Amino acid sequence: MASIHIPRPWEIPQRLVTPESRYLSRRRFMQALGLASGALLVGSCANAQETPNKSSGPFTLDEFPSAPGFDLYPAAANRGYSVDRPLTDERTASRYNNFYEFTTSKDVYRHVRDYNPYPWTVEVTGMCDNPKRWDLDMLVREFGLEERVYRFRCVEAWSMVVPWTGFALNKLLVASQPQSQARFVRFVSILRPDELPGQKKYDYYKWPYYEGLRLDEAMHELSFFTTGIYGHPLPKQHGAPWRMIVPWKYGYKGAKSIVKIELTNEQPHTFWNDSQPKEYGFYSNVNPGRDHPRWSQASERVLDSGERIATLMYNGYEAQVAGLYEGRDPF
Ligand SMILES: Nc1nc2c(c(=O)[nH]1)N[C@H]1C(S)=C(S)[C@@H](COP(=O)(O)O)O[C@H]1N2
Ligand SMILES: [Mo]
Repeated sequence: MASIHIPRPWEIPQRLVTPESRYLSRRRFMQALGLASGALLVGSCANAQETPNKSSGPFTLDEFPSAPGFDLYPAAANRGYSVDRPLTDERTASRYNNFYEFTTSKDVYRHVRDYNPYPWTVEVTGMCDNPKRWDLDMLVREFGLEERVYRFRCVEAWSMVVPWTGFALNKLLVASQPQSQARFVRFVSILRPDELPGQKKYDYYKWPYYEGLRLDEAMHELSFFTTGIYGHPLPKQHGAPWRMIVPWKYGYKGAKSIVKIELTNEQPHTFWNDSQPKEYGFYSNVNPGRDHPRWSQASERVLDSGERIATLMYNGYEAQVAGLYEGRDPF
């Protein structure tokens, strides 16, 4: 007797199942747009139609069902932003983090249990004609998502190469209509001592974390409003539900878990500059020729391989950003 086995839903391998929440939200989204289901959403970027990079574990997309914009993942890769070095293994990148709100050790992933990053709002305020408190889910639908592979260089002289998902911050800034006197952008991270144990434990730091960019730096096409990594929403240790990535600067310029963006005419104070001004400047552009007072910045340790490679001026983005500084490299 021929035995034809029709698998029950619970027998289908997890990776083949489209989660109902994802299917429903995509369909609702299509309906909201008045599009037939299956219609292609064409991104604004000419290159943004390519296969995203695959997760190398330990996370799968299905683990983030209530993340803002969940059904937009994995977003098409924009091959205009790629790097001639191998991607860092996701396992490594997600277990070696800096996120002092949880711990000053690198095993942040062991300390994030009580943090609940959904739902989330982002307030855009200050010197702009269209100030607004955005729901993050609506915000990512407004501006769309794409994947970009960037070099990442921490001031501690380690580095990685990862595929981030997000959109150019300038889209949000343009929509906010900065006023003519606005010259800087200030970012403020989340303050929740009950969920972020480091905010109680390290009371000598000035919480919440805060950072800033000059407005022209923030408007630069490379400055990335980042909601995901490796084709899925950001895990908590990477700064869920969104963080900034500014690839030509040291990693600390990319604040995690941001709740407020403020347009201002004064250079913002920054967390690391306030706590150790001789070691960390406002600009913090990657510069192999300017050593940290306690170590060399001429080379960096690559996360997976442990290999030491030469650090590049502006972290390899000199051609794109040197013009912002007219040949000088402000500290
Ligand atoms: N809110 C907040 N943002 C932060 C930090 C932090 O401690 N708190 N650490 C910074 C530093 S020093 C680095 S190198 C990067 C690390 O990002 P990653 O853990 O996703 O690699 O986050 C930056 N953003
Ligand atoms: Mo860092």
